[in-house]
Amino acid sequence: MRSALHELPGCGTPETPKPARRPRPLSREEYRDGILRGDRIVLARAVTLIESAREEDREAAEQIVEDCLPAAAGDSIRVGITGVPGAGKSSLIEALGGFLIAEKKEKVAVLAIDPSSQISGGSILGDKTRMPTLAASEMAFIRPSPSRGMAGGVAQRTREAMLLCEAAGYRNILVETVGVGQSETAVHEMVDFFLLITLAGAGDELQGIKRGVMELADLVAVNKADGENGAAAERARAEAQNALHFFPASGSGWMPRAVTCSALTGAGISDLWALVLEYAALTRGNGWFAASRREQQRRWMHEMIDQSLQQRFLAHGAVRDRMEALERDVVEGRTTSFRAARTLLAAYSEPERS
Ligand SMILES: Nc1nc2c(ncn2[C@@H]2O[C@H](COP(=O)(O)OP(=O)(O)OP(=O)(O)O)[C@@H](O)[C@H]2O)c(=O)[nH]1
Ligand SMILES: [Mg+2]
Repeated sequence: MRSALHELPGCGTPETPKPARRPRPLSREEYRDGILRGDRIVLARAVTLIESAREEDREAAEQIVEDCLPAAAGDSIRVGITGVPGAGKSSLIEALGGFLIAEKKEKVAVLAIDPSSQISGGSILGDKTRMPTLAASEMAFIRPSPSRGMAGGVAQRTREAMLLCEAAGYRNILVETVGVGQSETAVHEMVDFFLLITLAGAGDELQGIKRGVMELADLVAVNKADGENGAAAERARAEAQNALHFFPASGSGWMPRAVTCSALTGAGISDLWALVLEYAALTRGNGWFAASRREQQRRWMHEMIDQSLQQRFLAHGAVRDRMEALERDVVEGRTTSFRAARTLLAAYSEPERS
């Protein structure tokens, strides 16, 4: 399968040469082989294909994912990282990624997800300048959020990118949520371990931490525990640990923990990772790890179906013709939402005009 590619500027890995012209299209086998041998340029191009809005790219991307799936072994650990803007997510990923590369000699893939973003130019630069060590390391693959489509679509693309990274030998997958309030659940549903980064001195409300997000966390890290902030961070940690006790146990057998850390000095980073590994060992041992990945896959399937049905519905000629008028009728009280929905669903079952 050959397909013309569009490389997004700035989206490649660090060593990706700025293409003066469009790169030669790769065959399906070249994609598979390149990814399996861990070639970051091929990986970056495959992810670009995944993110493409073009129908033929979509098909090619799905084939690549399928080809690579057997190699996306289950020994990876997927960590979702969330927290309010400025909490230090990118800085922590830089510190943690640096630690994994230097101390553990392990490769790190960093994916970002921002379902709300319309344009991605800014965040690419932002993420890369916040992660200078990773951006310069051959052991790291950094990819900003795909920006097109609705929330579900973006999550789907990030999941596919994650599978390709695993096939390329990345055992540590870090997924940063960008944008507030919408992506936490989407990220939680694609990772094994969910890390919430908070700050001392800001109330929960100020930090925009909804109870729901805290409840999803396997680990709360109070970041910026450095300089004069140390004592306040420790108090915030104790409070968070206390709050975590009130949530019902998740069934994983894991008791969510609260720690302090500093992405700036690196303090607490290795302890934080030790907890991630402790979690992985516990849940791999008791079957939770594999079971929750299976459950995630089941939900992804339904999500794909929902999305695809909705797209087809909205693209159907008879639905498109009547949608606007019916919306207006509902808003202006001429019909009920129930009746309008039924009318549109009935229109959907009419055969498509050619
Ligand atoms: N003192 C101190 N500053 C930190 C620490 N971690 C991050 N910062 C600073 O906090 C600011 C925000 O850090 P980021 O890593 O960009 O935070 P983020 O959560 O990724 O932010 P968004 O991507 O905008 O949501 C930057 O100026 C960092 O230098 C830390 O551990 N200690
Ligand atoms: Mg960031």
